[in-house]
Amino acid sequence: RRTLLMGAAALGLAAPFIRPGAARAAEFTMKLANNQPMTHPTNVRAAEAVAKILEESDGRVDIQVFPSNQLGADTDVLGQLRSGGVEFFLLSPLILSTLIPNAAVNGVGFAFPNYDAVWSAMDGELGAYARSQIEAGGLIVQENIWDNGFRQTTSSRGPITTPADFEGMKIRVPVSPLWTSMFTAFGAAPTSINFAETYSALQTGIVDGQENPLAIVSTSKMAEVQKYCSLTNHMWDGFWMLGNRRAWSALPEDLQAIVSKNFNEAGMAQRQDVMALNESLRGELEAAGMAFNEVDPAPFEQKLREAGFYAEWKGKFGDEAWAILERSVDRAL
Ligand code: X2X
Repeated sequence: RRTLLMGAAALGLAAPFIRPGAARAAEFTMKLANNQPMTHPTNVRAAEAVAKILEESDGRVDIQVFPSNQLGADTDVLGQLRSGGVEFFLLSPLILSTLIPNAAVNGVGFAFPNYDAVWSAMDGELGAYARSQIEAGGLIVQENIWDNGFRQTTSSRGPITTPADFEGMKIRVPVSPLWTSMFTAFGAAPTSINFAETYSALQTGIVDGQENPLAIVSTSKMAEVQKYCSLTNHMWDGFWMLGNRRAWSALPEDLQAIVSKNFNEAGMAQRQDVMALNESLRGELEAAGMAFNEVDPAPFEQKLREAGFYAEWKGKFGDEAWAILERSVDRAL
């Protein structure tokens, strides 16, 4: 469809009347949904990937990207992915955990000290464990997880410098029990809100703050509605490239290989983009009016421990998943 529209534009003719001889409807027309705007590297790389898939499949596989929750909020699109209304979905493992509980195991607070630790775990045993859980839950998942990043805390109320600053803070968290549990343990008052409604919840003051990596703080223009940004680094999160099993099985193997290769390569490129942004955006956000502060993570982790957060989630994830997590980050949690 896009090819036809581009052809029409180039010829200066009205799109509906153009049927260039070479173009034909794709054999497989599919949708890829996600919650980020077109400016976020996720969609820059997703757009590149679907263009290559169209080309390398000789026009047989046409995947259209729907950014910014155009097909619905994340928890709705997860239902559409299961039913086959959406074929592909880039989704946080923690939101996915509303369907597949142990997919959230990467989200345990302060588990990863840095990106090296993240990639060795997620490209290693921990990622393999999560993917096996996802496949057992009836979905397809591509090998390489895409980056969201280490999450930072923004607020209109004041900076977070010690755990006490979270006391009573109305904070938006994504829809996932792990997030609610973590911020309850910090002493905050978390509210589950899909990403699609987050900006307006901040703007109207339904919540004081939210937490997301700097790439999202920037591309979703949160400096317009948030004054403070505290580098809490409390959790790393990513996006799995999920697929509907029936739609995936309908693709011949050679086309599956083209799709997988391009989605995985796009994920690797997106990681580089997002890591670079998360490390470089502070100055730009300060220029946009945000006040930044750095945070010592130790008392925050201690607060979670005292509140029973780690014990609770070890119980929920179970000994096997917890042991894999501890091995993957090479420490006891
Ligand atoms: O909803 C969020 O905050 C986001 C964009 O980070 C996730 O997808 C978890």
